[in-house]
Amino acid sequence: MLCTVTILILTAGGTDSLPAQDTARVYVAPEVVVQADAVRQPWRTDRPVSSTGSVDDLMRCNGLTLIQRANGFAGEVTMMGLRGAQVNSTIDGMKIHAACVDKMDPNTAYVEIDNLTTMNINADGSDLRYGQALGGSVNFTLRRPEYTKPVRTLIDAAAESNAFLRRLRIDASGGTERVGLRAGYTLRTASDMRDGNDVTIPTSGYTKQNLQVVGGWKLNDSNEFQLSFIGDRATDVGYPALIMDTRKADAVIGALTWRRQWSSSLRTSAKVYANAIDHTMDDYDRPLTQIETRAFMPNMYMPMTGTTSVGGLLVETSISTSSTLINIIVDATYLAANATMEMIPLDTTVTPMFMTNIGDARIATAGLSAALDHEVADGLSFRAGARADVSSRTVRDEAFRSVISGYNPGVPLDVTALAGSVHGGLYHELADDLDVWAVLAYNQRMPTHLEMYGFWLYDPQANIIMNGRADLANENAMSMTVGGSYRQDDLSISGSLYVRRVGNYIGPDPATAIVQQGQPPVRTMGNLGTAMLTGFTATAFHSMASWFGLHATLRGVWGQSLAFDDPLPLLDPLTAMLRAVVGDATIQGEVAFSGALRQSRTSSAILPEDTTPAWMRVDLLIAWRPLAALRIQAACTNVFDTFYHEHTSINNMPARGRSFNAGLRVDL
Ligand SMILES: [Cu+2]
Repeated sequence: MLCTVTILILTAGGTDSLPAQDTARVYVAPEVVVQADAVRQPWRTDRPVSSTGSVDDLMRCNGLTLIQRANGFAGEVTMMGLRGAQVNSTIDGMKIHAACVDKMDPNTAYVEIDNLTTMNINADGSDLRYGQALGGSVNFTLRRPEYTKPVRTLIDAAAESNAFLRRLRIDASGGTERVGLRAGYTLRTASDMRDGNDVTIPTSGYTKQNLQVVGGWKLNDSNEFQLSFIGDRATDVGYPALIMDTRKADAVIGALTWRRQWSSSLRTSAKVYANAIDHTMDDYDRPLTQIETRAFMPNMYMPMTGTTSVGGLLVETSISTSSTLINIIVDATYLAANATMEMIPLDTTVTPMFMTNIGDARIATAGLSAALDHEVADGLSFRAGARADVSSRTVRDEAFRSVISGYNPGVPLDVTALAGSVHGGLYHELADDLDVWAVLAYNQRMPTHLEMYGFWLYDPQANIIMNGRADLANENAMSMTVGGSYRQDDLSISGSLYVRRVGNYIGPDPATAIVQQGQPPVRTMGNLGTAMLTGFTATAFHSMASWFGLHATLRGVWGQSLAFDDPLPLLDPLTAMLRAVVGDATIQGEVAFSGALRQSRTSSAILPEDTTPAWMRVDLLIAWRPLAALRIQAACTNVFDTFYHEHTSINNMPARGRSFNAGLRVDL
């Protein structure tokens, strides 16, 4: 992974099918574009091996780390040690906010791979298009309708031996010159999974359905309207690492976009969007002994409901000349968030109680972002950008206001916050096949509504209860990234190195811990001083022959809170992946090795965690295309049934053990 990585997940056209083709067009430094059609070009190294994969698998095999709480989806993205709101995660630029106060539903839980065209990853602080974070961003582009294409139907079905995971996808698209339509449905369902020790993990199954409908209308060659809708429903999703499971999570995501090409050098797009998430979770599927003996709120059931609603406006303008590209974005959002919990004692003679965890938080934010890419001289360009946001924040529920004011006396709850970020970078082509670059960035992020107004939120790994604090200062980061890439026809190597100094690090402040008999310590969120993050990523593609290609990545991160002299929590250790692909357009085999070293640098103050042993796993795949429209594949993931968990797996929830998987795809 480089400074910026764009992965094209599904694009139309192209009949090339050899790994060499992937390799040949990979690098346009400092951006990486990996491009292939999953239908017509099934052989590629940036797609999950298993055809039952989710967006999580896609993110993982493209260099991101996930904080894992469930089996196979709803992983929370982390990047070079940045996590939570330090990474700005958006879908088509749209802000979609998790409704669960226990982090069960990062916004990527509400999309499927089949909803997406590209995944754009940036880690050097230079992507301010859709929000401010500490230097990390992930943006997914949703699929668009296809014009001037006969109707095409795709049926993709796969099943796995482990957890009897099944996936069915049906997709239909087509269009005339002026009107394009697409509809896709994905179903994934699994029973409880089995780990590498042949132990079945209780409450780890799930069912998830996703429907996407997109319609486009080209008024003329320079005017296009697009209406897109995603409905996503997850039911009975087990979260073995947590103390509750999702009963039902519904997401409705809608957008209307107008794209206008004013001239060859001026383009605009305007999008109005809205989304709503309704999340319910409970502990009714947990054994009574677990409820009676758990550290947090034992001897009671505690069903919880969380909702978020977002409305937004996103206006993008790009102006280009022969040597300069300017992007200006106006980005406004409104968020309303609620979360409540019932407490139903096992002793039925005791009256149930009720608690509000977020009492109608309202966050209205408006931002302006501008970016410039200017070619200063032949082979040398300068890129710079800035963004400013203003945000008004409040909670409306009066009873809730008085409760949290009681915990933080004198702290005002109505806040107007400002944030600003800037970056600049030089990109130099030293020779035809060699590029180098350096980027300097200062980023700020505002605290989230949970960090400001969350009440009685439980962290099951650190075993602490957290309360928000409305007067948190912005978290900020000064970062420096240097990188280089070397590419020839059959070989490309790239790498980057970064150092980031985080100021006003936001976390549950150990100094505020209140310990009461019979419950985990309660901490208030705070600004925890300075922290350092440094690390590297390296990627290599090598196409050794027309029928043999290799893809390797290596990454490492080191982080330390200077204020607490404590390693930063949830940092993955040195991690490597190697994939080899052999074959031709008809038949292809693939073997993938991935693994990580032991992580023994663990946080003991900020968020206590334990060490994680080293691990390695092997995946195998064979695929056959007897006809252009038919693809049959068989795979075995975790071939040696290795028992392991990633360091970022909450409460050491193990990874899936060996699984055989068979899939069939028909393109009609
Ligand atoms: Cu939840």
